[in-house]
Amino acid sequence: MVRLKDGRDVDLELFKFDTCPFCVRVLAKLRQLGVEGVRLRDTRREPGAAEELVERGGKLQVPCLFVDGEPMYESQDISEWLEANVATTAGESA
Ligand SMILES: N[C@@H](CCC(=O)N[C@@H](CS)C(=O)NCC(=O)O)C(=O)O
Repeated sequence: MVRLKDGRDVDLELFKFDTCPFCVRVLAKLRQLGVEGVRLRDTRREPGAAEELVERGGKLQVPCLFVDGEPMYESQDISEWLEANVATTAGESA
């Protein structure tokens, strides 16, 4: 689970593959924000993951972030959502 700024905990699951530049951008955003607890699903390495993405999300396009089971496509939308919603300690001093 991942804590949001409003205090809710949500399940985040990201379908991606390693050589997808749009996925790399989203993964960089996760790192930048210091987000942990996102389940990563690789559509090229994990048998059945691509089919599952089509079944649950409606199309074979990565990155796709599932927020409590609801699909969000488009790397820019995902990055903006993460920035706006996920609670982060990144950048805070100890
Ligand atoms: N506008 C989309 C483009 C995403 C896109 O083109 N993803 C490609 C991979 S780089 C894809 O899902 N292709 C289907 C596939 O290769 O399975 C975004 O920014 O997320």
